[in-house]
Amino acid sequence: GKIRAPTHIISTISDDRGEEPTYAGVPMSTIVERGYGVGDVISLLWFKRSLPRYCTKFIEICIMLCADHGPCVSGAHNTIVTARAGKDLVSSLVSGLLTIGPRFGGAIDDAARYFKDAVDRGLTPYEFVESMKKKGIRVPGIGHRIKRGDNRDKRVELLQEYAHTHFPSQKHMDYAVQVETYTLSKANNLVLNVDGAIGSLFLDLLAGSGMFNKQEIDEIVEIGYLNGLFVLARAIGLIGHTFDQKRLKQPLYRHPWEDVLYTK
Ligand code: Q5B
Repeated sequence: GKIRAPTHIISTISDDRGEEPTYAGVPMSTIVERGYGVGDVISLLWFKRSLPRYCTKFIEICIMLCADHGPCVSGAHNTIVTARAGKDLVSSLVSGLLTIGPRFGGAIDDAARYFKDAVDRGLTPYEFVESMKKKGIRVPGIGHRIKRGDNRDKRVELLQEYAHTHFPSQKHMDYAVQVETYTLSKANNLVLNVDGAIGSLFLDLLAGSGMFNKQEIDEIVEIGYLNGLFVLARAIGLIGHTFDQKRLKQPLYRHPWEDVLYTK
């Protein structure tokens, strides 16, 4: 038979060798002819399968809701400063993206990990939050700089409404809301934030869609796919901020002395 020389790369998500490129085996023409959206393309390239429309729409809603959150957040600030330093699009974009992490936008995977673990172990919200406190870990997906118990994040409400209408089960979101009820009793800023909403609802999507077995769900959560949603989404806004600064011909940014506490 044929003997294949050993390869240096293994790839399973796309192929450009035929007449047209394919994403997880689906040809480009099918993607266009069937009117697939970005959610479908993400399903194929990240999850290697076509997901039901209510799932791909949920992915698209996450992308739209996280695309930007104004010029004052960490990512936009870095991008604006970089663009004003005369740097190119890619440099301005990545300087903003590099701020995404455990405090800003990149708490989705950890929210999913910790909420899943707490639900699997049957911890009450009190036991979960207090055990995190003992370990000195902030609950990922909880807390916001400007959102409060009496000024909730509209994005979280929109995601919850969508899931309420379309998801077969919202077990993890219900748990996250119970956690929020407990954390809000401690401090008014400890709301369920957009990272926590996406993390918990994605667990419900994975478990409720019937498209993933337990091992696959565990792997997705362990590898950490979900911060990718925020990274991808926020890139849209950061590119917009770069163009905005260039269009406005903004000069080099220098932070005012008055806003620095010089001390020994
Ligand atoms: N405390 C988000 O903190 C923030 C606690 C907590 C237990 C918590 C903080 C946090 C987990 C990570 C997370 C995603 C850093 C946030 C996002 C996207 C965004 C951004 C935007 C967008 C805010 C005051 C007291 C302290 C703390 C305690 C705070 N969080 N305890 N669990 N989770 N959350 N990140 O306001 O006793 O006084 O020492 O790390 O989920 O990034 O719009 O801005 O779209 O761009 O700085 O929405 O919550 O509060 O640090 O002064 O803490 O609350 O231990 O207690 P703050 P701090 P104590 S969404």
